[in-house]
Amino acid sequence: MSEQYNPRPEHRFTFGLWTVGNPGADAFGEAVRPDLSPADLVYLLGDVGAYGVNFHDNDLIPIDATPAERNAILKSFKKALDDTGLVVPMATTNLFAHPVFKDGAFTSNDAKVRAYALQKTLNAIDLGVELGADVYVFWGGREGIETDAAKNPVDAIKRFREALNFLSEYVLDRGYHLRFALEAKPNEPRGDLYLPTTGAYLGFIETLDHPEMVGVNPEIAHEHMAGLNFLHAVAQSWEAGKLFHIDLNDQNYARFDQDWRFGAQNLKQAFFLVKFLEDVGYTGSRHFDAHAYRTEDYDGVKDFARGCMRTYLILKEKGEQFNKDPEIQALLAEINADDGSMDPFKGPYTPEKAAALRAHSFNRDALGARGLGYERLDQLTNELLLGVR
Ligand code: GLT
Ligand code: MN
Ligand code: MN
Repeated sequence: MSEQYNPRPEHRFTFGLWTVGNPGADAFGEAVRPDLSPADLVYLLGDVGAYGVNFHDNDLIPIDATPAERNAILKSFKKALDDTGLVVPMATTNLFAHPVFKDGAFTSNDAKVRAYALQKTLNAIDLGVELGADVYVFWGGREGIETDAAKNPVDAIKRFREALNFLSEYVLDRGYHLRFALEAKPNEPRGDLYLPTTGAYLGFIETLDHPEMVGVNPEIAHEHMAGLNFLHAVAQSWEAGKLFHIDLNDQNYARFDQDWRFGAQNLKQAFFLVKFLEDVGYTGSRHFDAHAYRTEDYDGVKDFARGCMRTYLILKEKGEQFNKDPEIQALLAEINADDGSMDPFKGPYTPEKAAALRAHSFNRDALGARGLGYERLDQLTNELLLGVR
């Protein structure tokens, strides 16, 4: 394989302990790979050339670990980070695995469960910050319902807001350099999850006490589950200054959350996504929230991880090619041509502008009759991606 697509630290490629460490158990079958320790997973990620490793509190420290076990794990994990040069850009809390969270964490009907979720998150924030994280993800895996008889959806939103406000103040109180990134998913493991899309979160963030500390962590698979265009969710987040983190993976629409290797399924969408991130100059992590097929052993896991990064870099190169392709660029210039005749109507409203606009006569039939050349443009894009340009 050619070296030009080898990952380098500046590419900001990260994986979660839960991704390369996923042993392949599913709802119908047992694990197919042995569990590796967090330190071993760091060495694996070092081997494939990743930049960083992210974790949930309990990916690193089991929920029932003794203080001595905790210290031993932390020691070997930190040593592995030192040995490999990997960093920890993001951390998060597991608020979904233990039965205590079966009816939600921050949105649970039980005040004791809500308080426990807050306590667990305070501790997990400390752990993440200790290891260097500056982004903290909230994925509310159990924040939902099977039956709306059980919970008032307005209460759920209010409880979630209260928790995030409390935690924002905690971060400020401690003087941590930490921003929150909220990750949406429409359903699974609950029948329905609250705030099911990135767009829903973008609205919600503005209702928080410290909206400036809070952004989003959109995931391809999750928006695809909802039948949405992922690029559009990312673009809206970016335009709002809220793209704090991103979960890259792949899967087709109308499936459960498959979390496949980046580019495994929808290469063209992956292309436009990479091109967007690179064109706008996104500098955050490119986090692969994905796992290897259940058919793989740990060599296959490495193939999976290398594949995610390699596909990203190949698509990045294709994006540069698209931006330089004379025929494509000429078409785009033609599509966006502007003779300046509408300049008097642009910009903010004034009564004079509105009056002038009303007085102007448009030839709507001529405007509507114009062919736009998008067929040619899309075919050129396909041919570029297929390697014949
Ligand atoms: C879980 C989920 C992911 C989230 C992780 C962070 S946990 O794997 O499916 O989408 O990003 O909590
Ligand atoms: Mn997912
Ligand atoms: Mn995710």
